[in-house]
Amino acid sequence: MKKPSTITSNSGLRGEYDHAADDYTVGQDWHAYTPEMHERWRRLFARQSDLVRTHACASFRDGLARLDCADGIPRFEDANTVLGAATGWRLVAVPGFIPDDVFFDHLAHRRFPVTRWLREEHELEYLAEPDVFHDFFGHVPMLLDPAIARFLELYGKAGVRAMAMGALDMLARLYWYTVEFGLVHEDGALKVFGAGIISSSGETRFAIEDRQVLRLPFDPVRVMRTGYMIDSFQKTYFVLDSLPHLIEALVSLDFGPVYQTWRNDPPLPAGEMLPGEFPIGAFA
Ligand code: HBI
Ligand code: FE
Repeated sequence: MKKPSTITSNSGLRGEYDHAADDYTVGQDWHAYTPEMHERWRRLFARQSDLVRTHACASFRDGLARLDCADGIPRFEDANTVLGAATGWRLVAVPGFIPDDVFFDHLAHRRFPVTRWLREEHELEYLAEPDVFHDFFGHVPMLLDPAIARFLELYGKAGVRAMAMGALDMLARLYWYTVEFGLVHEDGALKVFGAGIISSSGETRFAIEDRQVLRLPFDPVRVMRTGYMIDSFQKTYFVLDSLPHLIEALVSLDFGPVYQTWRNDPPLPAGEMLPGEFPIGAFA
């Protein structure tokens, strides 16, 4: 997926970019949300929070409870009080998708970009771009978990080098298969922690309950070599032993040689195993 290095309101992405600052931040302009938008948020929230109780990991459940955002689109400032005290992260409002280098710079400084606009009524189940429901409901609860807070900062710092080495696709897969579509073992069960799953009711059920989809143990190099699905549910999910395991697996990894070895290879197809691999047999 090629994105422009400068995004404007004419780039074909939704969102008002013309009045954004150089770092693409805008005011949230919370008072501009209409009663209909708050009502739509409440419906999205109610539907997903039922699934969260049964399908999300403990960190997500605890984080969501601490954010107090059931009654309408939350004020980012209020969340910042909670976040700042817990992990030192801060939310900044953005018009939508922002250029890779700007995104990385925010994360490296523990600023999480949250899209300001809310999806329309006909997109409740799926939309291609991040909106405030995906960004806030999906990502912000996990920013209260120390392992994910640390991982996102490291990811931001790793971005500059990956871009310089022509290995951005590899690094982006690490984000995709963890922060967006990650699963974790918890008390003998599979749980969701990825925002792309947890902000979709269909994929939350699919990722946990489907008997056929491929689930593999998390391995950072395997993840960085594996292609992913953009327009459908994933064909492979990677499962962490625990959230701290994400950091343990990465601190010992030298990204440079990994990029050099694999960056010019086509990605491994999603949904396929390599010789010697075994799927996680939750339903065997
Ligand atoms: N911008 N708002 C926003 N949200 C993202 O998740 C995002 C982005 N810009 C770049 C990007 N993600 C990814 O392509 C990088 O993580 C590689
Ligand atoms: Fe996301």
